[in-house]
Amino acid sequence: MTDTIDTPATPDVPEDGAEPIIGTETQRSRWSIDIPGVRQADLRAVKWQLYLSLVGLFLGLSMGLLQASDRGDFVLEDVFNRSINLYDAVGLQSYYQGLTIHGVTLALVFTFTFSNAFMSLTTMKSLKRPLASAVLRDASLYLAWTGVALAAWSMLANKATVLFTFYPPLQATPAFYIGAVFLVVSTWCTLANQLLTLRQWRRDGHEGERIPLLAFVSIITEIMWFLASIGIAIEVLVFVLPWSLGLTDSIDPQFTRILFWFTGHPIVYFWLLPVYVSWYLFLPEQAGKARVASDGLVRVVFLAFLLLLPVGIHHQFTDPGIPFTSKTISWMLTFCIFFPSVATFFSVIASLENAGRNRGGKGLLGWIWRLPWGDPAVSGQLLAGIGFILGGVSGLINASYTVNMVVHNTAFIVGHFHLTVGTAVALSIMAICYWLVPYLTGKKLWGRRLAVAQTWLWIGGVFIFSRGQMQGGIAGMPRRTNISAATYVDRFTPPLDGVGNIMKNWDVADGLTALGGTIMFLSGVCFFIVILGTIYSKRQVAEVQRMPVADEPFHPVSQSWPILDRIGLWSAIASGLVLVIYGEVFFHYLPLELIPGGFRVW
Ligand code: HAS
Ligand code: CU
Repeated sequence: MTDTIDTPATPDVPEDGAEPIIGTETQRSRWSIDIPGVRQADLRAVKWQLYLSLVGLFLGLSMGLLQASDRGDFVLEDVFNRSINLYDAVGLQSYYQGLTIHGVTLALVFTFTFSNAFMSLTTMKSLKRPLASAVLRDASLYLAWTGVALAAWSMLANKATVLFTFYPPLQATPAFYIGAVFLVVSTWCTLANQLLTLRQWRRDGHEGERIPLLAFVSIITEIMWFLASIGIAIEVLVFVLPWSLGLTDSIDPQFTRILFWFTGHPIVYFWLLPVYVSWYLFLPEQAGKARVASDGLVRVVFLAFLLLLPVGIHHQFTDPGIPFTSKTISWMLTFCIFFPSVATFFSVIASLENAGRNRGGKGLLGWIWRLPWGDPAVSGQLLAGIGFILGGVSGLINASYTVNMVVHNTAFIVGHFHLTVGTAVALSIMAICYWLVPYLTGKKLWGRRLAVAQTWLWIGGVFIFSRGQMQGGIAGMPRRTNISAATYVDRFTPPLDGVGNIMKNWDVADGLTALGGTIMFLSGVCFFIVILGTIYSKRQVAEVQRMPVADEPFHPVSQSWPILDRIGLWSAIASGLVLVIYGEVFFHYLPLELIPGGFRVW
């Protein structure tokens, strides 16, 4: 893969000559230069966005260990007759402060900045040119770092213990919301830059041509997110920030929740789609020089995520003030949005079968063992995909209105999202780092075997963790709760005694959660050892690095409909659907019901 790469045929000459390119012999051997005309500053920006993402991952994983310790507290009490409070040990005020840091750093920082990095890089690669605007590129980078610094300070100082959903009337210090705004605006800068780069590509003799698939999916991902983020932008800029600054003294908690979940659902696809870009277009090549199944299918899948954006009400099935019609529309559309992922399942596995057979795999399933499981960049993504099968199925359980009444706000949901964002996304990103960090630093991957072990450790940990959380959730264990301090937990009646105490004995669920969470943390430690080992390693790659992008699909672009490329048209239709579906929600909800004040608890 990346280390067996040939030198590009054409030298890379910048057209504007504005910035030095990676062109000297020494630089060529150290850096990846498979993007014609790419400037060092472009790759440096990508690298620092990625490093910020990893800072987020590190902080988030550390908090994960504290949460696991909260669940494991009873074991220590039973076995050693002593309790442990890691929160005190690291100087945090409460479980909820740690949980806020966990949610924000993983759900917002890790994912957003990874997108900024990876989607910029894939756009450049696909359009064979550097980013059109150096100003937007740098703005995105500095906004992201500044935003994260502001939010991190607010959370660490316990001035923003509001969890990642920051539901009013919980109130944080203004710096927290300003940090979040900066981070979101950094993603908008990435999109603007992608669009400018696309325009430049068109003007550069590609008028009327089909948009290359990799650029298309990278741009649709960011457009989908841009439209999705309007909800949270209105929530923060119009309501929450002025209220936190003291410019207004009242707020409508339910209305801001609706705005939050308008964004809060599609945000999960903003986490997922960069990974789908990798599963569709990188993994087949990495797994065995295989091809994407169908150009048209991939375009349709990404457009489906754009069009089916307004389903956020499925997070609010139990909320008052939202008519049942809106809830019904939402669960029906949620069942629809299941299908692009089902199509992805079949299509990616077809490519993987192709890869396994290219490597000599025979028989019905023999190709699976022939996949390069010894390559951590591949094993991580394969295991992430396997985890996502269960994550997807549990999503369907959540989406089913009546079943949702049983699992909503329980630990079951936590089990669901650790299989989706915590595995499909997080483990894939870690796996992608195993080729991307060498690509960006020119260093050989250090500790390859440890990296493979890390991917298995993660999936093992997450399966145990999610099993614990889901079991607890079905037995009524609430989510977002400092269980070790909950006075209502009945720890002494054996579970399943047939008279109702199953609801309160969550020992097994807690134990599995603690064990799985600790294994995930250890896996994370292995990941950082490998990444830091690589960055600080002295072993540089001898060859020019290339991105492992799959070749022309089996069903090539010539067989897919040109109308799929009408980005403006699809965005307009998506916006129209948003207006129709959320118009109905707001029509029934308004006028606002403002309540005075805000709270700081914990
Ligand atoms: Fe979800 C709640 C429904 C997908 C994340 N979800 C959450 C929350 C999060 C989250 C974070 O309808 C909690 C938010 C909070 O704090 O309250 N979710 C769904 C549905 C899907 C779904 C129907 N969720 C995701 C993804 C997430 C994510 C993706 C993150 C990235 N979710 C819900 C609902 C709720 C919810 C309700 C609200 C619950 C409540 O009451 O609060 C679907 O999109 C899932 C489709 C997935 C599939 C799987 C396809 C499998 C593939 C794997 C291929 C295999 C490979 C490996 C590559 C159909 C593509 C092959 C390997 C070999 C070796 C062969
Ligand atoms: Cu959702």
